[in-house]
Amino acid sequence: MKPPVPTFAIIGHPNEGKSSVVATLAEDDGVRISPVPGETTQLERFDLKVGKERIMEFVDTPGFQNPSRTLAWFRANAEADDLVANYIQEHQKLTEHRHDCELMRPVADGAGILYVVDGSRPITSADQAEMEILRLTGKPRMAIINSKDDDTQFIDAWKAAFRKSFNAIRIFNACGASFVDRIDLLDALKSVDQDWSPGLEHAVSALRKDWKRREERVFEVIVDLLEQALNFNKSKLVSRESDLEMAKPDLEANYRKGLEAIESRAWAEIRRQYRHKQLSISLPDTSILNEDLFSDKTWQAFGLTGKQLTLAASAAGAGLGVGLDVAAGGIAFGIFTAAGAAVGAGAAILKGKDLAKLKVRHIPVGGFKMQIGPNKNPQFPFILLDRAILYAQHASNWAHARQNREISISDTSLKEGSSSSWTARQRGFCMTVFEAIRKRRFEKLDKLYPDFKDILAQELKLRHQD
Ligand SMILES: Nc1nc2c(ncn2[C@@H]2O[C@H](COP(=O)(O)OP(=O)(O)O)[C@@H](O)[C@H]2O)c(=O)[nH]1
Ligand SMILES: [Mg+2]
Repeated sequence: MKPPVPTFAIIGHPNEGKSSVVATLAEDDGVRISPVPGETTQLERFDLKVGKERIMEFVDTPGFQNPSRTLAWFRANAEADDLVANYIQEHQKLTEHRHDCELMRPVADGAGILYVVDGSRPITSADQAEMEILRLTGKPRMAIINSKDDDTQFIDAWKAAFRKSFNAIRIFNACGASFVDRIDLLDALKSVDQDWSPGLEHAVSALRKDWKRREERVFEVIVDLLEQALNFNKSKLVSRESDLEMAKPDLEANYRKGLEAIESRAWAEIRRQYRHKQLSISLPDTSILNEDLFSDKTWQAFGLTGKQLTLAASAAGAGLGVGLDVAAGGIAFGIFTAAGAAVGAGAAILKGKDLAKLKVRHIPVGGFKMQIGPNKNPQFPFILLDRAILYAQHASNWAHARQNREISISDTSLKEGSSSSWTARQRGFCMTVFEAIRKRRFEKLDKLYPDFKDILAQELKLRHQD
C-alpha cells in the first residue's frame, strides 16, 4: 500500500519567503511571490508531482495576524485536547483572527509544520510568540532559515531560539537551492516525525528517479538537436541564373531561421523537463551560430564572393555542370550549393579540405536550385553541444522561487564551453559521433551513443549526486 502523501503547511511572518520556499520545493514558478507583504490571505495548495502522481503537498499560508493574542489563548488552554481544532472553532468568526485560523487549518488536518524565517534579520517578540504557539500545537515541526541576504550575524540567535521549540532546524535558501539541497531538506524532514518517513522515503526516491529520467531525456533532446541541425539545409529554385544572387539573402535568412528554430525547440523541451514555465534563458546573438556562420565576413573567409557565385552559376547555366571545392583556410562556415537533377562531371577548381562546397547545378527544365547547408564546420556541433549543455545546466539549477526569470548568458561563458575542457580523446570521440550523424550511419550511432551519453552526463549532472 502506498503511504499517504506527505503534506506540509508553510507558516511564518509575511514577506519572509514562505511562498518562495513553496515555489522551489513544489517546482512551481507559478506560485505568487511578492516583494509586498500580505499577498497571501488564503491557503493555497501546491502539489509536487512526478508524472501524474502527487508525491508531496505544500500549503502556502497567510502570516500570523495576531500572534500575541493567539499565544495567550494557547497558553490558557494548553492542557486541552485538540488544541488547534478548538482554537479554530473558537476564533473562526472573528475577522481579526481570520489569518490565524486559516493557517491553523492544515495543521489541524495533520499537515507537518515548516516555519520559515528570514535569518538575515534579528528576532522580534512576535517571532518568539509564533514559535511558542507552534510548540504548543504539539505537532511535528521544522524551522527553515531562509536568509534573504548574506547577513549571517543573526543566524546563531535564530538557531538558539529554535532549539527550544522545534524538532529540527535547516538553513535553506529558497532562491539558491539546487536539486541536492531540496533532497537534503526532505531527507532531514524524515527524522522529524517517524510517521512521515515512509511517505517522504517514497517522495525522495520518486524525485531521484525522475531527475535521472530528465537527464536521459535531455540527452535524447541534444542528440535530436545534433541530428537535425547537422543535416539541415535549405534550397530554393530560381528560373534565371541572374536571380541566384538576389535569392541569396532570403535563402540565408531561411537557413538561419530554420537552425534557430531547431535549437529553440530543443531548448524549450529541456526547460520543460525542469518545469520552468516562465524562465527565459538567452545565449548571445553574436555567437558563431548566429553571426559568423552567415555574415559577409564568413563569405570572404572562404573566398567566395557573390560575384564568384554568379559566375559559377553562369558556368552551370552554360551547361557545363560544375562542382567547386572551396578551400576554407582550415575552417569553413557553411556550404552554399546549387544542386539540380542532371549534373555533369565536377571540376575541382580549388583544392582543400572538403569542408565547404559550392555546387551550382543546372536543372534541365530551365531553372537553378540553390542550396545552403548542411553545415560542415567541425566546430559547429561542438558549439551546438556547448550551448545546449549550458542551457540545461541553467534550467536544472534555477530555483523556481527565483524572481529573475531572464537569464542572459554572456559571450565569455560561451567561449569556455564544456567541450573545451574535454580530453583530446573525448573530443575525438565526439567527432566520430558527429561524422556518423552527418553520414546518417544510424547503426553505428546506436553503438556510439552510450559512450557519448557518458561524456555529456558529466556535464549535465554537475551539481547532482546519487
Ligand atoms: N534574495 C532573496 N530574496 C528572497 C528569498 N526568499 C524570498 N525572497 C524575496 O522576499 C520577498 C517575499 O517573498 P515571499 O516568498 O513572497 O514571502 P511570503 O510573504 O513569506 O510568502 C520576495 O520579494 C522574494 O523574492 C531569498 O532566499 N533570497
Ligand atoms: Mg506568500
